[in-house]
Amino acid sequence: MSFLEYAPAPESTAILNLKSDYGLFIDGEFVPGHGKSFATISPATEKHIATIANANAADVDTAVRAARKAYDSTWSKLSGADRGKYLFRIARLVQERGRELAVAESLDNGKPIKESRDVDIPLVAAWFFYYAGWADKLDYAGLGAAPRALGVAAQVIPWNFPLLMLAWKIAPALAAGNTVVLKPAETTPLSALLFAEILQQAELPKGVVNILTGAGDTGQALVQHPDVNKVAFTGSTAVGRAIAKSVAGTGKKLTLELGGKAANIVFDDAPIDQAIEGIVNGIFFNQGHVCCAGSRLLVQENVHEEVVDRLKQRLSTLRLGDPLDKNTDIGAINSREQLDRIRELSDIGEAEGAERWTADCAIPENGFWFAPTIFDNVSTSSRIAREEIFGPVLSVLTFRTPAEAIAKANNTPYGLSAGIWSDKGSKILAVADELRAGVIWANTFNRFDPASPFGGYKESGYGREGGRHGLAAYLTTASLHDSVVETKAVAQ
Ligand code: TAP
Repeated sequence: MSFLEYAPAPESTAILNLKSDYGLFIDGEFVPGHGKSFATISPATEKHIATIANANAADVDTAVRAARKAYDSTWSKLSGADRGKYLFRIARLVQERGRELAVAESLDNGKPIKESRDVDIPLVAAWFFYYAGWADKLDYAGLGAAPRALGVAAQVIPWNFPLLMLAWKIAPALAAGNTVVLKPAETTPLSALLFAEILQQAELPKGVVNILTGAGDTGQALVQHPDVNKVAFTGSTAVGRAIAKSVAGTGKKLTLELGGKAANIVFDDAPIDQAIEGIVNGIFFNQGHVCCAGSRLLVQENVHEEVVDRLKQRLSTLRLGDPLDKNTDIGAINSREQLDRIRELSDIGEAEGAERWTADCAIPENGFWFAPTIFDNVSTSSRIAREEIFGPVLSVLTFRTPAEAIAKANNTPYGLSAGIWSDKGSKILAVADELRAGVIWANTFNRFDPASPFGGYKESGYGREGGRHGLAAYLTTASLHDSVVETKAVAQ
């Protein structure tokens, strides 16, 4: 260790009071699952954290029944103001237990504690506070007077922001008056199970939220259950496509939040210092496990060399290691499977002729790690310019004119997000107007706010989460609801 190195500053795990085994959370209680239980491990050490129950199709059915009963007997009968009180209570408990949740998230997911502590958990609380405020104001959501809840929502989430994705799903669903069955990802169930304890603390009526741990087949059984009214999925485009097919023709409302391959466009008049920080934040935040990551850097040709040189200098200062250390910038890759995929695509990038540069940092002996990597001179047809790597890997392409930047940015099957760096507001607005992306940041990247809708075009999915738009996914207008009920009655 050089004398300029920081001393280790690990966050203590003493605050965690984890059980050795976790059951499924159904009808307000933890109950055993009927599938084969599995272990959740720390991706930084590969050490066992806890044994997790696995929900089979019968458990899914029990959970959906509990959610239906809670919807019919309790939740749909409460006023919006009363639903809001529960949501406010949950938000406050998330804040109170924030440190514990952050440690659990970093332990289970591998993300740096400074990110879970300063980004994930505060946003979770913000999402519940925001939608708590909406619960008694649904008449003003832009859907006409007295919009109605859909009923039971089946929600399936990925592993990259476990608790935040849970909040994005559960908060609007409950505010709108639905009940929920949610499945977290197999590799990151821990924070969802601690959240179930928070629901008990908040005395949320039994069955309003049910949490089923398990793998892809649990998710499949859940979204295909005939008694769910709404399916909300965040994950890969391949699984999203399969879900869309299975839901087609069932009358279930569907929202899909899928992958991305965002362009981060740097013009030669951009403030370069800020742009470097924005590029780093865009692709190396959360080890690049971010659907809206700025994984394609489009840089104007005349500043290309300067930007890449400065980027390499900056990346050489990032600290990779223990996610629980407060100095860590780059944590662990979430699973061996994900690490293999990042390695495979990176090798393909090299084979396809891009120039590979990797930050020189020590890799811990155990666990799953990938050092920050840049590929320069990437061609638009290269797989690393087209496919989502979902890791700390940046592909650099160049352009000469705004028109070329726009064409290259839009040359992707995805359309989730984009970034523009320029000194000129008029240029930013003109370029943003032409980009086919759901979220566009200007002179910043990866900023989230519960009041702001988030979602994609094309293969990035459909529907919006966040803001007033996020409520629309969980509501139906009164007239539409009546006509569906009438159609069903006629069909019977
Ligand atoms: P997926 O493999 O698609 O998994 C997502 C969730 O679906 C997991 O809970 C998974 O369970 C479950 N699942 C797997 N197969 C299923 C099936 N046939 N039916 C129903 N559920 C099924 O994605 P991932 O690798 O966890 O997450 C990374 C992807 O999520 C990336 O593409 C990323 O871009 C995307 N993502 C998008 C957004 C937004 S907002 N657009 C946000 C975050 C992430 P298991 O974990 O047990 O396999």
